[in-house]
Amino acid sequence: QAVQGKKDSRNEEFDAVVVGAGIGGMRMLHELRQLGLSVKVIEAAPEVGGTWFWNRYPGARTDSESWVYAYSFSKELQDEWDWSERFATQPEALAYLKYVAGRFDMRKDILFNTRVDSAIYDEQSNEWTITTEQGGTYTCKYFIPASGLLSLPYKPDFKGLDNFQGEWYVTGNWPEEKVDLTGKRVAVIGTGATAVQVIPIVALTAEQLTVFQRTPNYVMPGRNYVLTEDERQSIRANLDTIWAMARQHFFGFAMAPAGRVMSDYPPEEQQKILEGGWEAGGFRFIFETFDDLLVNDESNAIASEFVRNKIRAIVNDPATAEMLCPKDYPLAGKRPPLGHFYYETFNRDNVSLVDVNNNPITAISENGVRVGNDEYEADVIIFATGFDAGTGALTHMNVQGRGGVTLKEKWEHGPRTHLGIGVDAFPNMFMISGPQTPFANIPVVIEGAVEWIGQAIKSLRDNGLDRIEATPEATEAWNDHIAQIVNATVLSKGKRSWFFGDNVPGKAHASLFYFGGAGEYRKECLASAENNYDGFVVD
Ligand code: N01
Repeated sequence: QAVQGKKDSRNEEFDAVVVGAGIGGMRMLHELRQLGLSVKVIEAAPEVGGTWFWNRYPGARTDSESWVYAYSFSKELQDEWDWSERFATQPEALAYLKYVAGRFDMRKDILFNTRVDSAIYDEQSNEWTITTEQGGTYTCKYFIPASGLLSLPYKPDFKGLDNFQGEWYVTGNWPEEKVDLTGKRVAVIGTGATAVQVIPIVALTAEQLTVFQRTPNYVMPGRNYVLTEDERQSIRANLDTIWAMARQHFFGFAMAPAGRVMSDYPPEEQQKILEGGWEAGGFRFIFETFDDLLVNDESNAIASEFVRNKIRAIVNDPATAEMLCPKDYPLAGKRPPLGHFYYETFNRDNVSLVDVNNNPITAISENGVRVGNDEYEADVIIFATGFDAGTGALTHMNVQGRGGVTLKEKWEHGPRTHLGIGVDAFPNMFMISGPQTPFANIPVVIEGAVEWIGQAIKSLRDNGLDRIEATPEATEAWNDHIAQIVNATVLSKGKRSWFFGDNVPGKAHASLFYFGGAGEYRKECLASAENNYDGFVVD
């Protein structure tokens, strides 16, 4: 994304520089201010919000229930804010983050329209020097990238796009101005979580919508609803319990384990329980039906078949239904999207599905999308083709640690971190929602990391210490631990999953996440802190 920022010739010094004013960077700013540190947050966008600033594509909304897709650190904030729906829309999620920025007077410490170019550690001074594309230089002791897990959009390099006569958009960098698709022939490339949100909304106004699908997904019905005042009051009254549950939950949701496994029930009963989860909507199908769906192949196969049967029951045209059924990988082998009338959309006369798995997109022509010898005409192409996730935003900055080693070099074969927070040879660098942290409801993961980082910095200062750095041994052990966990789950059995970098050609195959659960992860982080920051050199 091009940044329109003014030239900047400042040369300033802070205790900490944070990259990104999304959920993570904003929360870190607040924490460090509470500790009395001077902080500058550098943000490429003209406003706070991060993901929720850039992903303003039609249909964008949270896949986590709104009351846990929020900060928990301020009781007052939680009392003041009213969510209007079960799953907040992008404008509402952004409005919330803007409200938080105003409420805690954050903007005065955020440098907007400015993109970090490099962050270089100097061993002599034990300082980081951050330079921006706009020409500014900022030195600091603590360098804290909060640059986002899914913030660098990935768009395949289809030949011919320059000659396309129509308009084209990338969902992760959607324009602020309204894009009017009324009466247009629209092509959507991709069927991941983003496309699954875009497709039903675009179908309402486009004259014709053609969806290009490479891999079908297991789409859970969202079953969104408007929250009543009674529901909001009840959520407010139970917030302590809700947050306690979310912090313990594997994926950071306020849900309790089902307390049962599939094999304990006869087939008829299994179907009934799965039906209950399907009706409850959201990720409750995965987390409140049976506790072994992600670790037991047979249980997973029953749930996967249940979803395929739902698709067959919803979609009228049998050939389209079969195309929409994932058959060669298990449920949760790719991150399941939440749909809001997704499968139903394929019953509309103006919507068609093209399989580009066996017959890939070969080019973009002047008039549309070319698949083999066929051309699908379009006035507008929407690329919902995902992100260079986990590492992309970090390796695209020139981040240099001790001895000039860059993160990009260090992670050539996949990310290596300790606890997903620290990297050996990168002292006093703390990552927020960096690679090898849990894949879970992001605000819960972020708040855990921010509190841990705040405590680590406080501990250094209280003890007159200057440096914290992950050890290579702890890094290797964390990496092995991550691989061991993920290999025991169905998550490793997906197809072209971005969880492993497999969606970006040439990217190393490695788990970008710790899949031991958000609750367990928190315990591992606290254990390190309580053990004098075990796994880190502190001096
Ligand atoms: O990206 P994706 P996304 N030819 O990588 C296809 C989060 N999120 O932006 O699967 C044809 O999942 C690709 O096909 P395939 C969420 O965690 C959250 O949708 O590689 N197709 C796939 O269908 C999510 O998981 C929320 O075979 C090509 C699609 O593009 C993550 O972001 C909302 C292609 C990319 O899907 C990423 O989701 C939305 C090609 N050459 C997203 N290249 C909320 O919680 C790629 N594709 C609100």
